[in-house]
Amino acid sequence: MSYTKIDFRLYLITDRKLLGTDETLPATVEEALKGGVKAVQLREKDVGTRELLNMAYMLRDITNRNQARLFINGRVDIALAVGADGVHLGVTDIPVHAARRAAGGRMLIGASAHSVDEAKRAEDEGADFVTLGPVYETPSKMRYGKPVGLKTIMAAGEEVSIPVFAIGGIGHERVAEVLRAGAYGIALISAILASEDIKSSTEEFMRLLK
Ligand code: TZP
Repeated sequence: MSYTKIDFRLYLITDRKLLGTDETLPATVEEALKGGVKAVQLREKDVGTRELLNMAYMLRDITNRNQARLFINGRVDIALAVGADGVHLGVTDIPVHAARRAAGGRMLIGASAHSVDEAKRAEDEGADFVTLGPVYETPSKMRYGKPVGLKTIMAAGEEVSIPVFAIGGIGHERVAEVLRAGAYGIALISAILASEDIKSSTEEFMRLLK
């Protein structure tokens, strides 16, 4: 299947708490962009609106300069304000159908799903793609729930028509098996942001996803 709107296979999600003390989020994201990533989701849940807006402006500037897409987690207002390419919605955020009504066709909408049913609901409500997981155990397991396993990715391949990005515990060594299970791409945080060499880790993901 070809999905013309979703022109990326690697979806990098931010978590500035994983950065070293001498690293900043914009500089780190820029390294990943130099490594070839073409889609970044700003996901910093613990900052206030104005700080988040400033971060979003900075990442918009950097992603524009690198011809990459920017998504804002949970905040349609901030996505619109900074001219992001899209918004990414979790199950407790504004529902996909409401965001679609607000944004029309101006924005891409990604949605987080933890089961095939949630992925199907997101599709029915107008999402352009889903992240589905956690597929594997992640360091922050409590936060993201129990691993759903590759079988859920396989089942989604049968029942969901929009692109499915496998998420949760994905490192270089797992790319091949999630793609074999039917994932369109992968979404991740730590395998890039917590790596010693952000650019070369990203390059390796890009190579594996070709
Ligand atoms: N949703 C499900 S698992 C997860 C999110 C946001 C975290 C993924 O982080 P990592 O470090 O790539 O396992």
